[in-house]
Amino acid sequence: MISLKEKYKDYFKVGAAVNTRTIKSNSNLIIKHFNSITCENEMKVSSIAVGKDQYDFTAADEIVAFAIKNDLLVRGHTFVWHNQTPDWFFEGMDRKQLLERIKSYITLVGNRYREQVFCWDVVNEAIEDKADTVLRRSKWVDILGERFMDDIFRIAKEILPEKKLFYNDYNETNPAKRVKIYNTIKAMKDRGVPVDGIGMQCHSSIYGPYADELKETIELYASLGIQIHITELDVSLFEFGDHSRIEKPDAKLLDKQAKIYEDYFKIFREYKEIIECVTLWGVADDYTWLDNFPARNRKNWPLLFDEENNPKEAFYRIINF
Ligand code: 9MR
Repeated sequence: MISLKEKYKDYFKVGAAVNTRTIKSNSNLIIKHFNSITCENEMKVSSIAVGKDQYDFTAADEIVAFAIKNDLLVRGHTFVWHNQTPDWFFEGMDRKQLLERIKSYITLVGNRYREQVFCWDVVNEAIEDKADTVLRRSKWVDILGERFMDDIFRIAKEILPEKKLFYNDYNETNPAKRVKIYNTIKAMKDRGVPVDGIGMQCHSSIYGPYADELKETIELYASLGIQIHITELDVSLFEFGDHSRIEKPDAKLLDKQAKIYEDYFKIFREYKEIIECVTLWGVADDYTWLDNFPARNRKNWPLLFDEENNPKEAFYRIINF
């Protein structure tokens, strides 16, 4: 069977989010089909900065060692996020102190994984979903101010000048949100802030967003003269907010899913000059974060390989072109 990374070698890197369990349980698939991996949680601040001046690199080290051994690149995920960052990180901090703290954190983590990590999600999900506000309220904004992203990207570029630095977000096809993302990144670029790309997460479902909506977003972001990565692609079998269950997906559902994947990858190929990497948020349906979101313990099947790690209809559709 042809491998994804081989098939796509003239287009973009193909990535998967992994964790310390899946690098074992899905190792064959990862090694055969992917040339980039992202730590699903292990490079987040809460996983590494476990206490004040206390760092635990065990899990991230294990995944990076797997990447080195198998010749995989790593997308770094993520430095600044409102989520998965411990409270002590902000406690008692004024602007100057917090900038120093994040600077030493980026230095520590960025340097440790310098060899293998080819780009970083420097800021994750800072734009608000609700229509009337631009920035999501967070401790970062509270302490550093409305232009905190300028500071963070400048610091990151100083430490990691040779790495591509990304702003990463979800709901990126929502017309109101994508304009806010566009305006924010444009204003940053106009101020000379070193942001190299936008990550489109692409947590989708068989009910959309559809490929044409994705295309509109790609066009808009591309007009900024930056790179795009698809960073967290998966295609849920449930409409967002639907908590119902199914025993096993039937051929009809899997066909709908395959169609979405097929249409998406057609667009991605069209934009191969701008899209450098397409990452799935998982490897195979035996483990996906969607098994616990938005409903706990509700099985979902959003990926290209099934629970037995065999290729699904979606896989065949994206390699037959
Ligand atoms: O897949 C991740 C899951 O295991 C964590 O519990 C969750 C915590 O917020 O984060 C998930 O990954 C998220 C990613 O880091 C950022 N974009 C949304 C992803 C899915 O929630």
